[in-house]
Amino acid sequence: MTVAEALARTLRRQQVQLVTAVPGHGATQAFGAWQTQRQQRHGQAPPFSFHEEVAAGMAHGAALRGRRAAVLLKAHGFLKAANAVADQLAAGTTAGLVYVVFDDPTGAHSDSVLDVEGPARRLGLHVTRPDPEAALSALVEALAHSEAQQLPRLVILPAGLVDDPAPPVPERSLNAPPAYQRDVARHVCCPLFADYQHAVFRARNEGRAPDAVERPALPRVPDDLPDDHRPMAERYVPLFDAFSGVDRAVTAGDTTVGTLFALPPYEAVDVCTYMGGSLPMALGALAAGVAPAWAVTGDFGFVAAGHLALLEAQQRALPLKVVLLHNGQAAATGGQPVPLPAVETVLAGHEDAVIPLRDPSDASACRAALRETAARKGPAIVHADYPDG
Ligand SMILES: Cc1ncc(C[n+]2csc(CCOP(=O)(O)OP(=O)(O)O)c2C)c(N)n1
Repeated sequence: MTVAEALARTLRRQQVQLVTAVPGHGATQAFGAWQTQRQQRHGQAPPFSFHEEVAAGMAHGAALRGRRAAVLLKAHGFLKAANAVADQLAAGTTAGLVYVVFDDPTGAHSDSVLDVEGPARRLGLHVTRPDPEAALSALVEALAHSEAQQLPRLVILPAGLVDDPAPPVPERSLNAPPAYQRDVARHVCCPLFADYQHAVFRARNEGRAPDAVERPALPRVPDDLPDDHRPMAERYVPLFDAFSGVDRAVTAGDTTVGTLFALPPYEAVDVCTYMGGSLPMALGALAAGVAPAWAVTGDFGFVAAGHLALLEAQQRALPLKVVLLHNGQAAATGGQPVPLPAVETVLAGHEDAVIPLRDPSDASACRAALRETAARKGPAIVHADYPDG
């Protein structure tokens, strides 16, 4: 057995349910072995991802929701994912989440020589660089520690190792991961909770009890929101009134005012990390068996990055559900315009999935659009049109 095959086998033995990867020497072989294994056991092989930020967001969506996950990357790809990783350190994880970066120290298979250990440590991530014979046990250890500490971890392996004969796959099997518990103050990254989440991160990182960190009060939406967000949130009330009644195993929010409907009395969003992360997170949960999974995104976040996960949903034939709050602007950062053609161009690639909601102030229209979205067998996007912002 090669190290690549043994890595895949080790992940399976530790009940890792979602592995994502972008091709690159080392990651290609290890994920290839994972694909072969899944094909043999489940009759279908998961595809490679196109973008590391999406691969990272998907893995975290699964892990935060209680399913073990791993991401296989090259060093350059880890840097692309770093935006997502930063917020994962803030939000933490429930089940183990491990990044495996395959290092190419001479650049023989890379655009350039890049050692990612320094940047990853500066980000706050725990990094191990095991000796080759300890690679498999280091992966198990990283999963165990990730779960105990509720933080993702990084294991750096030499890419050239993957074709070598493997040491025995570790016998040890980790216990089932802890159960997911909804916790808005910890899992919804936004300015309201950034300070608290950073204090929780530091406690976890330094081995102190995160529960000792004083919790912030949860404001009520929309009444307690600051003046710059309340008017926009008030416009979303009919839609979120309807959304509260929809069957959802998880809802991932984005960097949008709509995510504040995570707060009471709505409690309609569960988790949120980076800009464009809602679709990958929901999709990752779905790929790990958590259904139905919904994403709530603003139009800027969707065009910026979120739509990349639609390609992944299509590749995996998974019924990702999306609420697109199309207000024509980036309200959170001062109202920079999001031109209609930009949204339409992106949606054009997924037009069969789009369910228009032309008047989201009409409660019964909202209910009908959400019902139709929920009923679709494939990916579906409620396109809620708020024409004048
Ligand atoms: C990588 C990254 N770039 C920029 C930002 C700053 N940012 C936060 S929210 C936002 C715009 C979100 O707009 P939209 O998705 O339309 O939601 P809205 O604010 O209109 O509710 C931007 C640019 C960010 N959080 N992350």
